Amino acid sequence: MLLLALLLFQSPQEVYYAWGWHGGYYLTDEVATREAFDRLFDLLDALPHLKAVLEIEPYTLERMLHGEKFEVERIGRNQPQLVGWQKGGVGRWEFAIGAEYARRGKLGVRLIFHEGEFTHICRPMDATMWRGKTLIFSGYIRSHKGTGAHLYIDAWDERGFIAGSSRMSERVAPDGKWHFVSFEWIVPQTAVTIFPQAKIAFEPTVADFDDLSLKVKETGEELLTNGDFERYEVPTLKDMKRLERLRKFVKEGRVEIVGGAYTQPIMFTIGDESVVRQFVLVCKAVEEAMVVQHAEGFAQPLALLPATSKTSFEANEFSLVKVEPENSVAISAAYPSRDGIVVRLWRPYEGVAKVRVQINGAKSVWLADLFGKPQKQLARGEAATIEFKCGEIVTLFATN
Ligand SMILES: [Ca+2]
Repeated sequence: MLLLALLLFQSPQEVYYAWGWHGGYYLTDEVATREAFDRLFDLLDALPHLKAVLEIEPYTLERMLHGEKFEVERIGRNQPQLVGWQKGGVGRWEFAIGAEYARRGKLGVRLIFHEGEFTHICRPMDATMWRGKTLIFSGYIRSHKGTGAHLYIDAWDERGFIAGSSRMSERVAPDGKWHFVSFEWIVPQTAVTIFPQAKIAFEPTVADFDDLSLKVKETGEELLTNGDFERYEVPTLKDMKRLERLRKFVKEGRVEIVGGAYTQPIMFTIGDESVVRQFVLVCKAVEEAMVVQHAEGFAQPLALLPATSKTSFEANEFSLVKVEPENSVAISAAYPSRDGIVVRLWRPYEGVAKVRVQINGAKSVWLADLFGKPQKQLARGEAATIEFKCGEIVTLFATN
């Protein structure tokens, strides 16, 4: 999803063009995509005079509606995940959630660190609101083996890790008892994201964690959600919650979804036939996901093949083609081939239409195959009448 947040103020003079975020399921996982959606939707809720135009790829919309379809999409989505927390590490490590690791409630977290640099669970958070504030990071740790378990926090700016920003709690002794650890930490003035973590490093360690808290010292406000590890979910690409929110904005006319295809025809690597067929599918995908009657649009330039020298037609082949009724079909391609030109037409609209196609200067018009090879003569002279169904794509060859 190339999420171009083109935010339109109510006055048509005030257009704020914001480069948003290049992601969606094509590039990022569902966690990052959801966060981007939430931020945008919250912004739209907070500022009701704003409108947004988004380019969303159809793949993202389809998966939000239907969930995983292919086996490869299920990899990594078969285990329960803690809501809001990411798990990871460098080296050999294990992660589990369960009742036997809990201090309170139904669930706690176990981390096992065998070898390498570290393992952790991490909760990245926007830091901009908390710059300069003193935070209190605390939690309970129970170690069964090794003294590597601790709480850790650091901050990143736009470029990466802020040197000197890291701080860690004391390390917990392996006595099989719950220990409360706590420390104060000041959010750096340049921080963009902070990373509170339950972490193991230094030596092989088996430890349980529960009831983590990150509070603003001054106000007592709790910043961590799911610090008690009680909420988990089996990850899925399906996301009806955000799809419903998106539908609401579309219905209200506050979000417009434009274009988007399954591929990016950069440098014209994708043929025009493919692009046109993608748009037929894209319109259906958008209509189904958004529950709208009629979607249409172009996002990517359609490939114009380079003109060859052996043609007597004018250089701009598109200008030679006229259709009646106007806009009953889209002209998706017009390019020279052999001793004529190939014209591709597509009807992305509902219903059937009888279309008169006129190709100026043509001596005859032929129905052609995908590659423009003539199959059947439709007309002598420069005009042919063709019946188009919704979604139909027709390739013609005109001789000169
Ligand atoms: Ca718990």
